[in-house]
Amino acid sequence: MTRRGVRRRRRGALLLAGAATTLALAAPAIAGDGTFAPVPGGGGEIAVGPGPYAPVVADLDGDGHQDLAVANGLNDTVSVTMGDGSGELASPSTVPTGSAPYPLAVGDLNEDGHQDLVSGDIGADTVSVLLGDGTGSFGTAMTHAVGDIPISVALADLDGDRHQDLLTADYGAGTVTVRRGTGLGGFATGSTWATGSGPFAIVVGDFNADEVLDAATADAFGDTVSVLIGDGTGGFAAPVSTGVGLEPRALALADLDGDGDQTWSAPTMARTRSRCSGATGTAASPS
Ligand SMILES: [Ca+2]
Ligand SMILES: [Ca+2]
Ligand SMILES: [Ca+2]
Ligand SMILES: [Ca+2]
Repeated sequence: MTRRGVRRRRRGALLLAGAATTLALAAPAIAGDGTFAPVPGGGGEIAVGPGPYAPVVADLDGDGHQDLAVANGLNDTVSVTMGDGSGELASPSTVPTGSAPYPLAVGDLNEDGHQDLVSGDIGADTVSVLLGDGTGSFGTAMTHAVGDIPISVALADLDGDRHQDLLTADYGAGTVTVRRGTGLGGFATGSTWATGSGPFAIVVGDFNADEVLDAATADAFGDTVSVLIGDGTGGFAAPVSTGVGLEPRALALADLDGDGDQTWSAPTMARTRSRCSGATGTAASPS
């Protein structure tokens, strides 16, 4: 079996049902009441490629209206669609990526003022950088090696040089790969840092309030959330892991109580949610 075949089988067991080719859209039914209804006109769905996963919302063409991009894991493309500000989205365009893109991140990697996209290509252990031209079009993918099965990607300036750096959660390797950005759309050579087992999601925040960015991963095999305290140069201390419920696959950060500390929250397969905050990075017991 080919390497890609192995990945497809593994992915089929690990991820969502793969063959969907539409994204469902919804908008607040009544402003402010917390409920949602399908966006009118278009049936509340938009056609994209097969295996859409983890859409991102950003103003990709700089017109002040939010747009949408999603990686299509089963046909090696990203679909990009521009919003008109009323909830309507234009017909998507597609851009090729590396093999089996699933996660997607948005940021300005070459510092031209236009948003760019980065996909994590789990069939090739690469990321694909798609540079935006500011009109909603994206250039040919530039691929960069990362760790085994980069199922989550993030962009942040870890070393304070004002260039966006890349982080991937390497599900198969149990690592985070960091590649420091050049500011020109490329990256320096990568370095890897241990996480818990099977990191499935990664977020970046300052957990110990030292004004240096840290990272956290939801570790699907280890049933943990791991906090990696940053050293300000793109490196991390050994992970501090906290047990959560079964197979956490997502992670969110917020200052829920307004005390300035970042709180992470991780839904699990056991239908529980663990959350934790702490200025030390070691965190209290989840609740
Ligand atoms: Ca826009
Ligand atoms: Ca750019
Ligand atoms: Ca940087
Ligand atoms: Ca920190």
